[in-house]
Amino acid sequence: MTTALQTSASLTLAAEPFAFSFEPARTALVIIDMQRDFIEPGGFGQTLGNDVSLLAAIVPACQAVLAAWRARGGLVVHTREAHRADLSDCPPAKRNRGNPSLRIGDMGAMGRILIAGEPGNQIIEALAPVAGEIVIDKPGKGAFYATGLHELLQQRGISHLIFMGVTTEVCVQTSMREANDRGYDSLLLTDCTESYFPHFKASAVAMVHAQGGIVGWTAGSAGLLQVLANLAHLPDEQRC
Ligand code: C5J
Repeated sequence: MTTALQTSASLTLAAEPFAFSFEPARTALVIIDMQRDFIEPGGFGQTLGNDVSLLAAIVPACQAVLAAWRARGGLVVHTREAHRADLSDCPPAKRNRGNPSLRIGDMGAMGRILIAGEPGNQIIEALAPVAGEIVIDKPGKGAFYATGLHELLQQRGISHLIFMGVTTEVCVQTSMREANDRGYDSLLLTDCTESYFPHFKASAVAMVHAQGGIVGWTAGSAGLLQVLANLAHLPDEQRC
């Protein structure tokens, strides 16, 4: 393997609805909201009445992809659903909806629910960001709404995104749709995303790749790990 191959090679893996091709140097791994607030008891997910244990099952698969992507020097983006302490970026309609046991901003077992900087709002230890990785705090479900993510990706020449994270049909799907409208080709790793509702996950995955990939592509992580195993590190200038 040569540096030229690493910088210009277009890698291809089997996916739905057809093969997904990407240049690693122009691709970011986007990890949506793998936060304690969604995955651990006592956080936002549980206040909404969900069984949070379902989501923890994808952590090992996410770790494997993250480790392989980091080993190749690829760009990593982590997102957190997070609001300012004064809730000035939390629409009352979002805070007041439904009948949760605790609302956004209330004090819970891991600090204030969905508030930036609180213990529960951090990314779980197993997938914690490392120096040089992008961390986006987003007040909405989508990673592009009211954030600088698009600009950061454009500055780095990114055209393709590989998505992992939770929950499939809410923040992951919303972010993929936002990415699609901004011109990115996106792949969703099906064993690296989860929902509190398994049938919602299945439907969301199908919606992504339906109609010739109307939102993007879907595939298990094994194919990605295989193609990455054949690559050495990206050149320094392609790192974030
Ligand atoms: C939700 C998310 N489900 N990260 N957030 O409210 O999907």
